[in-house]
Amino acid sequence: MQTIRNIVILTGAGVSAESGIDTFRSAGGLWEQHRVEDVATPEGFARDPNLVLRFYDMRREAIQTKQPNPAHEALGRLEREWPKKVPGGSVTLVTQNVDDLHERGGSLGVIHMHGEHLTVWCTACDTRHRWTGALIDRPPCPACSAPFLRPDVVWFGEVPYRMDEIFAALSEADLFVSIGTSGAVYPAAGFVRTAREIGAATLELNLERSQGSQWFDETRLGPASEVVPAWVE
Ligand code: BJW
Repeated sequence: MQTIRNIVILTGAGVSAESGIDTFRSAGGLWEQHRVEDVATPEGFARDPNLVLRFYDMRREAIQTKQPNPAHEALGRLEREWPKKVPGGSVTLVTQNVDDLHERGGSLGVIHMHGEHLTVWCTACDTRHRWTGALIDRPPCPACSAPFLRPDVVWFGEVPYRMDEIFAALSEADLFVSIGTSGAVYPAAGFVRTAREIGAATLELNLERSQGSQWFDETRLGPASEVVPAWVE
């Protein structure tokens, strides 16, 4: 049995589903009859910025009313307690989610590879700002006053954030755990194979098998609020 010191965890929309945040590919991947891919691309934003800003304004407002669930809280506990249990061991939490429920569930060093709802990016002066309000009325950038704030999220065709840190953590991982993600979107969907290549054990926790399920050594099916705390304890 391999000794586990370093754990890399990847989460997706399923970890926040029981907090009341819709997953992407539920409801046929549609939002008000628009394909999610059409409101999550630079081309979609160029074509209809009001539609895209409204989509993100609604979601930014909604997440502020949601609360972390037992899965977020269990992962927060794991991050705090693992180094006491395994001196020198690490837990790296990478999320594709743009909500802040991991942070509010007690996780500290969350890597948001697809960005965050509660920051905005000024494409004029390349600064980022904490933001809880709407963007639809084109508010001025707090740094340069230009009206070019956009959601600070990674759309299809854009490069996810902090990939160097993620691959560095994967290269040291003894265990890779994927939670509540469909495995439909790359590069996150490829992390399990990277982890396998370096000899890490791989575990999937999900409501149903993901697209890359065959790459995992073990799959435990069930709602995140149950299977994640059960795995952590
Ligand atoms: C539960 C549950 C419960 C439900 N309990 N579980 C082939 C190979 C490689 C790449 C590509 C390729 N073809 C095309 C690409 C590129 C493209 C891509 O992957 N396209 C696919 C459609 C094929 N990828 C990109 O463009 C990415 N960039 C890129 O590749 O750049 C090149 C590059 C990479 C690396 C280094 C250098 C260069 C960017 C992808 C950006 C994705 N952006 C979005 C929007 C973010 C902002 C926002 O939130 O609006 O990210 S799209 C959307 O999908 C969002 C999510 O983070 C992402 C993943 O979704 P997720 O989390 O898996 O959700 P769902 O809904 O799909 O699944 C939910 C799961 O939960 C299900 O499994 C349920 O069973 C489960 N579940 N309830 C537990 N209670």
